Amino acid sequence: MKKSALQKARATYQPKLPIALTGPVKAVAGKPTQSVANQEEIKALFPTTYGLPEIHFEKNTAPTIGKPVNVGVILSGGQAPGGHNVISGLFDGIKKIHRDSRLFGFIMGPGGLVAHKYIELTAPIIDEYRNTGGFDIIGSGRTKLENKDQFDKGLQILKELNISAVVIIGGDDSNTNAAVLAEYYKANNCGVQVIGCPKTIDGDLKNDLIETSFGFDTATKVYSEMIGNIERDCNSAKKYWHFMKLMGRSASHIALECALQTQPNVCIISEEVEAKNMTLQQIVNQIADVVAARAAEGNNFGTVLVPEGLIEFIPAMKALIAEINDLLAAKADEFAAVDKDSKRQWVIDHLSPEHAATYASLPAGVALQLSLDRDPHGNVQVSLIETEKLLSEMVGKRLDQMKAEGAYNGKFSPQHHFFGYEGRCAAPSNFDADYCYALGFNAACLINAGVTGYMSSVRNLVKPAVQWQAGGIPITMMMNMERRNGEMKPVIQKALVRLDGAPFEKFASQRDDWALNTCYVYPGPIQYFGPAEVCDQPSLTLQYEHKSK
Ligand code: FBP
Repeated sequence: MKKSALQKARATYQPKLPIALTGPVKAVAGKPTQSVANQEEIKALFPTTYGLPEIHFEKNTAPTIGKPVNVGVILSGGQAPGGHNVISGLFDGIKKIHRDSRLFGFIMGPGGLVAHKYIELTAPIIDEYRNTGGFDIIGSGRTKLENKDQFDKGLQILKELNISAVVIIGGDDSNTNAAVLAEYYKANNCGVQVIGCPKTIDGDLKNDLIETSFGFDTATKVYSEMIGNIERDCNSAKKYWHFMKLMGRSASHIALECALQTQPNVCIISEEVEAKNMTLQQIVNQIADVVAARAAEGNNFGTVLVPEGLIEFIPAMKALIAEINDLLAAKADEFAAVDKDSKRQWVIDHLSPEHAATYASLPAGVALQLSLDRDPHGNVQVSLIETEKLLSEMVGKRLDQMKAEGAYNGKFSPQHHFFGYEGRCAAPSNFDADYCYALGFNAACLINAGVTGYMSSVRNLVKPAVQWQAGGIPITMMMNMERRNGEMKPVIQKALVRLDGAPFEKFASQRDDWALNTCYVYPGPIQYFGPAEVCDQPSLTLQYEHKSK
């Protein structure tokens, strides 16, 4: 396969490891743990994997000789930069345990385990993918592993290949599945360990012990480069308002990080919208007020960042979506049989009057999207909803009103962008290349320690990689009970933007200045070679969070 000059240069990059993982490793167990909420329910659902202790790794002065181990690996959910380095770290880690260890990759996500589709990942294959973006080494998928048949089908192939550990690289839903699978295999003495790795560009799989999910750093740097480029174009032509939707289907971490990096005129944070119980019209009015204030200074241009998941955080919309979710879960077959043109009316006819009115008031395209295409975890596919267009259309109407009232006298020409898929397969930044490699290598150490139901954890991430701390966190510790597809289920609690957190506070303290004045910052493209302050800075979110500790 033809390679670019950068690919060739990056292929030789040796990711850094925390010092504890550079030689023989010893696992040290901490105190027993509790789930973040609903302790009794979670304990009852995970009788053999609940309450396990945290683990951290130290250098081992009395190493033992390891045995060969066969390991399976699965990439699950949306792509995130660095996935290939998790796999190469895992490969190098199990080879370090014993050179006869073998790694098998299940094809196209968890579905590959159930359908017995796999390849053996040998050294030449791994070498092709070191430090590259994408998940194409084995592909990814969103199949939900949730029932006994799937677990048993998976076990057949694991036994056939003599695999005694599976590593699932995924987001909150996939790691929830990892915990369920770990419990099932342990409770039934199947002899298969299950380890999770925290992946998602959305940055919403984090807590005190998992500081960030991988991919967030690179994806936000890619989006910030593009936002900066647009800001510069916008400030040159001075004639457009750019509405940019950013991926992140629930939490607004991506939008917030990009705002901190680029200082746009407006950035909506969904969690604030929800906390302030705002309506869609209030959000629109807020943007229109900024447009009018800038126009009064002769600036008929600007930039607005919109988080992808906004719709679901507007309280009236959230209640509407929850009712649609329950309705579709209960009447899936009936809904599927309705023809496309009649689906909107079918939904209106089956909703409570209050929600039917909100639903009917939405533009047809948005309304239809809310009722179509749930992913296998029951999530609305917010990346398909054109919130940036919805907002700019409504802002335009509001400005017309303001003009009629004499409160606005300017020009409003909107442009629309959606930055999502552009960032998910970028070549990992130095931070993600190192972090991912360490997560994978660390997963091998967890396997060697004989544990199951743990997530690979690498911490102290604002320090140089050698000072990072490695270990494992019981996945049940991150769980609570939430309503999914109309039923209460144990799931990993999503980390939303905290309005009392340092990154949001920093943003909130500066946004009025950014709104009126033009304070754009142009981060430029990710750099891999050069001074550390240009190449190795972790995200601002991570830096502000650490400073506040
Ligand atoms: P994960 O949570 O699986 O990491 O995926 C996140 C994400 O990139 C969201 O930001 C986005 O809404 C979604 O995936 C898009 O999914 P798809 O790739 O299926 O279109």
